[in-house]
Amino acid sequence: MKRLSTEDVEHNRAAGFHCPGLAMAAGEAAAVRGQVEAHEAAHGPIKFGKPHLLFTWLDRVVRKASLLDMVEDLIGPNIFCWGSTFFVKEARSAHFVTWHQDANYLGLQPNELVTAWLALTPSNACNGAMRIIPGTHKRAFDHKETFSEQNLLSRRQEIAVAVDEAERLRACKRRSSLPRNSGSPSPMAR
Ligand SMILES: O=C(O)CCC(=O)C(=O)O
Repeated sequence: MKRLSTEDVEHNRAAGFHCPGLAMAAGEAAAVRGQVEAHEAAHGPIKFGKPHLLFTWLDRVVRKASLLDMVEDLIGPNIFCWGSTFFVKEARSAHFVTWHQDANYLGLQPNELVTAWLALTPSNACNGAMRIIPGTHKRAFDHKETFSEQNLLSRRQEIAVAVDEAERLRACKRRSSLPRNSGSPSPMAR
């Protein structure tokens, strides 16, 4: 073990996630956020996939030992960064992410991957923090595509189960986030 304890790894296996894990100090995260904002100011939102292949400052982030050590504790030392994405929720925007499972549409065989989410600002209930339902990585759900302009997912996909929110929270692992209500933007990279 380099960074995670045996209990952390066990929890990840049972719940489907480990949190928190400090990969960057606040100052480093602010510097990366500064790079995102500088790019956006000059060229608009970063909407293309795999931006770590373009930006050297992001390439440095995905190679950070503090991050890779945690991933290594989960899957061993043979690590390949397959993708990266920014989820940016601007201040008081209506943007949100519907409940979904990435495995449903990434098309990987075998369908196994580790996702590392890096908060580039404080992440909390008031600013659209990501939500995960523990244990739901053990079951695959059907998805449907939706049409909301405000949905940040590429296909605006959503778990296709007609149940109420409380039931959905019990029923399936997925990730989602609500709109951001506080005053500064909330970039989240993965
Ligand atoms: O950042 C978010 O709100 C959601 C992230 C997410 O759903 C994902 O990484 O698939």
